[in-house]
Amino acid sequence: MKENLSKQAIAILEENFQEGGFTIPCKGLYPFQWKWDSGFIAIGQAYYDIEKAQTEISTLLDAQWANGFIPHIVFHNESDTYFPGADVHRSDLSPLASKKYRSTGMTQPPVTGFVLEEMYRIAKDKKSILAYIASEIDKVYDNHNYFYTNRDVNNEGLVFIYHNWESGTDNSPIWDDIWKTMNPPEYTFERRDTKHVDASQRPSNREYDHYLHIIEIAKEHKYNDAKIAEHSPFLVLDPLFNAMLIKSNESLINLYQLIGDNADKIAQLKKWQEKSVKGFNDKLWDAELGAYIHYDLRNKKPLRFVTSSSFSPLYAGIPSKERAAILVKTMMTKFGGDDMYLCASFDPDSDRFDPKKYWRGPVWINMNWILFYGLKNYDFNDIAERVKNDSIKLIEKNGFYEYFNPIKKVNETENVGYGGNNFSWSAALLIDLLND
Ligand code: 9WN
Repeated sequence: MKENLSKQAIAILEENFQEGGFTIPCKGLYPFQWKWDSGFIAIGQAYYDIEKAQTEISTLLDAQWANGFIPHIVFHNESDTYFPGADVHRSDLSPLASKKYRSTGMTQPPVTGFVLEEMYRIAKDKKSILAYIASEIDKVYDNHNYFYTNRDVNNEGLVFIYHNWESGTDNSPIWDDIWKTMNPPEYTFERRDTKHVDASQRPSNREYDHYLHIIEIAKEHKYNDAKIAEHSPFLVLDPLFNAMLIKSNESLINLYQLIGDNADKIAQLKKWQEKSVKGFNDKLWDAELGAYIHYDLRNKKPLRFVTSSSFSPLYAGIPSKERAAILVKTMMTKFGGDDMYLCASFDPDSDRFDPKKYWRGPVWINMNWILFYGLKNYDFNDIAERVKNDSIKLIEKNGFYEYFNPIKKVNETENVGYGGNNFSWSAALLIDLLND
């Protein structure tokens, strides 16, 4: 069974690999290179073709901007199956944008640092992979430098996101409160996602108005971060995004130590790291909820909801042992009933929970992967096993979908895989989980 699933996963990744040296997340639905997808994809590729994994990351880093920024989508190729494309995003408005590739002017969770360390862990030829990492690692360091220089507006070690698409958890119910503070125009546009996927599993048109409106504001300011910090109606400290940055800081420190030299960079990374971990625990912990939460910088208030992002700090070693125990208790009480697969993306007890709609409830394999290693970090090995086995079961029964209904009863009678099928990171991370 294990071997068969792995073979299927490899076939999906191979099928989604493009001539330009990158892998699309999903045919039709997502026809370009996405930043955090490429990271997860490279982890899977590292098991069967380490050179391909290297190419995946190098192709992404090749689109880096002059200030170290790495965009969330790189439009290497033309395609009319996705909206909004390069003509909407207009990265050329920024004087710092890549002259080589068109891209978006927003980013995604900074996973690349820890992905490089994962590639090192998986690769058989350590010498050769370390030489590869040594040739690319400074670009990732520059990316972290970009974040700390431009996006830590309160100088507290926490970096903001200015768009829900930067979070990776696009239509999470958390953003509902921010949408209430905005009143964007009703734009005229043609959705493409709902041509591939049933509209009931995707965000609404009105939500897209909000998404587009924030892009228009950022474009007016030529994607200048200081201006965005001043004017964007969406300005959030996201626990998942910051946890990924912190985990990647740690990986960069480990890798620079393996490479040797670079004492100044290691010292800087350690400084960022200390400040970030402290800022994270001070600002994003909600003692009453027993979980890490988002913070709305624009409206200066915590967004008090529990999501799968709330648990991601386990992966980055952010909570103390005591706090981790509280966090896992919250997870098991709210998300871990016998009738549920781990781990729903949003609090199943909330009236905003929707088990079929994108980031409003379904299980996502990348979040389960983050959670699996996070739980293992703190020796919650039985729960980690459950997260792993639930992920395998959902894929085995339903296929390599983008997301899954967490309610077990429904899985007995229906296919509960939603969104895109033959989805690359579901395939890539399953390869890793099966190899664990
Ligand atoms: C916008 C590619 C991406 C993922 C995101 C996921 C979805 C895009 C969309 O697909 O977002 O970036 O158009 O819905 O939410 O996490 O990276 O797989």
